[in-house]
Amino acid sequence: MAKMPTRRRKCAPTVPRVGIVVGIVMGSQSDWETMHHAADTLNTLKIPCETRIVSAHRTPDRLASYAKEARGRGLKVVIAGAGGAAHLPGMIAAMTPLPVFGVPVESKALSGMDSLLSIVQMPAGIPVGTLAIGRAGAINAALLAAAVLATTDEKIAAALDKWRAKQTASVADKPVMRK
Ligand code: RP5
Repeated sequence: MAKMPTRRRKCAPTVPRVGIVVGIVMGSQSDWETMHHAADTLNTLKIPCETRIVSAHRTPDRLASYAKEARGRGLKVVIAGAGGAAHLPGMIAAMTPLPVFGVPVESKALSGMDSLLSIVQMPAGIPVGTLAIGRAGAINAALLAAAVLATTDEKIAAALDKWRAKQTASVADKPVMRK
């Protein structure tokens, strides 16, 4: 097995660790390569977030505590990334009323199809908003979290509008030949 994961990962130090509203959890240290894109995106939008390694299989008690305490600690949205037999997002969703967005991490064996199908096929009654496999899913999970928060927070709404306008402005009219 890979070296034991660090328990806590911080979002960028530019974001104060007060008023944290988004929790980013992942099943393993190895998921950070994908999930840091969610943290980076939230940091760009100046949305306070926290990051934790919480494994459905290796640390089930930590998972239960995290999910059950999330709302009481002031979180509004949880983003959960996992790969392979990716039970983390669904188990978190089972134990918190907060919206949960699942990010399928690209697995080595099955390129993330296993992760995607594990996360997306929730039974009726316990929803997980499932994103794309990998980096795109991590970024979009953060943008969806921002969109949820923007419904009640004007600053976040303005930051999201600005982010999208910048993206639009960055798209060239014509393609260029790459050397
Ligand atoms: C899942 O198993 C994790 O989410 C990770 O994507 C996958 C592999 O974990 P490691 O063996 O790399 O720790 O629980």
